[in-house]
Amino acid sequence: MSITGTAWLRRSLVVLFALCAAVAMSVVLAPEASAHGTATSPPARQYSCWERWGDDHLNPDMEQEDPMCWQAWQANPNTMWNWNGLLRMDMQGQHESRIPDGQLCSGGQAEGGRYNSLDAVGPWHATPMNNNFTLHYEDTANHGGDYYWVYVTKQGYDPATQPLTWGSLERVAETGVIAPGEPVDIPVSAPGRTGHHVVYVIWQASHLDQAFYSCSDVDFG
Ligand SMILES: [Cu+2]
Repeated sequence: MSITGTAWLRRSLVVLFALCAAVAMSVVLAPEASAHGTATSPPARQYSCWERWGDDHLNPDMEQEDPMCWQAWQANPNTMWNWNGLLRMDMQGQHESRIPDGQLCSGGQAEGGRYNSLDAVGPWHATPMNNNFTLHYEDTANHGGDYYWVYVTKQGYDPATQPLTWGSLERVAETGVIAPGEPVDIPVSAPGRTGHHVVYVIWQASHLDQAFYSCSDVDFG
């Protein structure tokens, strides 16, 4: 084989190896880096702000039309771009004792504070809902779930003026194990409530001790 031929072969092998490494990396990293999940109906605060303003997040009208999303985008756009990454590791099921009142929506200031703006008290945009509704959760990484716990605030709580506390919530639905890939649609019944309420969801994923938290604003009319 000529010198040039050997050099060409060596270069080809280097390129091929780099390609394989890149493919292997993307296979390993993609599920965790690109997707975990959150509640999409009724939408979690960060998902709602992303869905409604993601294409238009620099629009100054947002400040008047949707001040809570505005403050969230101002605080950190990554709250919205990473709408499915609001998680805590190794909570050992101790959600209530390890997440302080007033920090429920950020999962106790998870991920270095990326989601702290979601704890802000004010007139969050609320989705109209019947008192009996189906909660849809996107498990975008197919982790499956050990359980989902769904809470709704008690009548008398006002999200526009009061921080969210464990005492303001009632657990109204829970699931058993949900297999990876199985759609997550949880029937929820929250009778006796009118007006603006918060739906709080804890998803205990199955692949690791990884727990996700979300606040969805609803209007029961
Ligand atoms: Cu994940």
